[in-house]
Amino acid sequence: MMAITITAFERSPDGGKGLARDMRVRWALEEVGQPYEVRLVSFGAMKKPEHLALHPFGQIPTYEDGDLGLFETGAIVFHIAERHAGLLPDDENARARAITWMFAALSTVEPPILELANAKLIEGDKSWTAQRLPLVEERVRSRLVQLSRRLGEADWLDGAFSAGDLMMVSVLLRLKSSGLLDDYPNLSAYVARGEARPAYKRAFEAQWAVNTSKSPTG
Ligand code: GTB
Repeated sequence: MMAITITAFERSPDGGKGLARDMRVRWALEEVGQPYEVRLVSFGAMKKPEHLALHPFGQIPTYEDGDLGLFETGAIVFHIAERHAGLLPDDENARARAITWMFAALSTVEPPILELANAKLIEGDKSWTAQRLPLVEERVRSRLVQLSRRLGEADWLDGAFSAGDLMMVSVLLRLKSSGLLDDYPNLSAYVARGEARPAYKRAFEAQWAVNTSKSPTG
């Protein structure tokens, strides 16, 4: 059987904090116990025809298994969760709800978080950023308030841990350094529960090893 191969940054701009999106694919594969290989790509190589054939937008991660080539973490994690036990419940309705949480993470919660990251990292030096930042932060907060209310005191969003939680925790992790999560103790605890999972830890260690090794090719 051919090995699953994913792509990841040769050197992540976060230096190994686990914020690049290969992390959620690694985590999903660890949760279901599927071995995988990683092809490391530079920013330059991502824009070359060979990689563009796999990922039309010239990004990481990608996923290859035999004849199948996928891009987009939502599609990749969903594919893994559908084919292997451990990330989606058997009950049909519970399964549909877990998938709904995956979409909610990617379509409703992640966009304002990305906007905040871009406002700080890419537009941080613009004269209008100081004025705009509170508005962007407010959009993030409004999602956190809603999510915090829904999660309440539960461990996970809908019963047992699922691909919906994997995606939501992955999305929320991007906020850790902003301090915004600190105002929502149940969400901070939710993220910490995700990070404490053995599968998360294995995935984190693997990307950490790549990003902290001396040679750029790990
Ligand atoms: N919607 C796509 C998906 O979910 O798969 C988005 C993929 C994506 O944004 N990939 C990024 C990429 O390849 C890496 S994860 N960027 C290179 C490019 O577009 O040229 C985004 C990311 C990058 C860096 C950090 N960081 O340093 O903290 C965090 C997240």
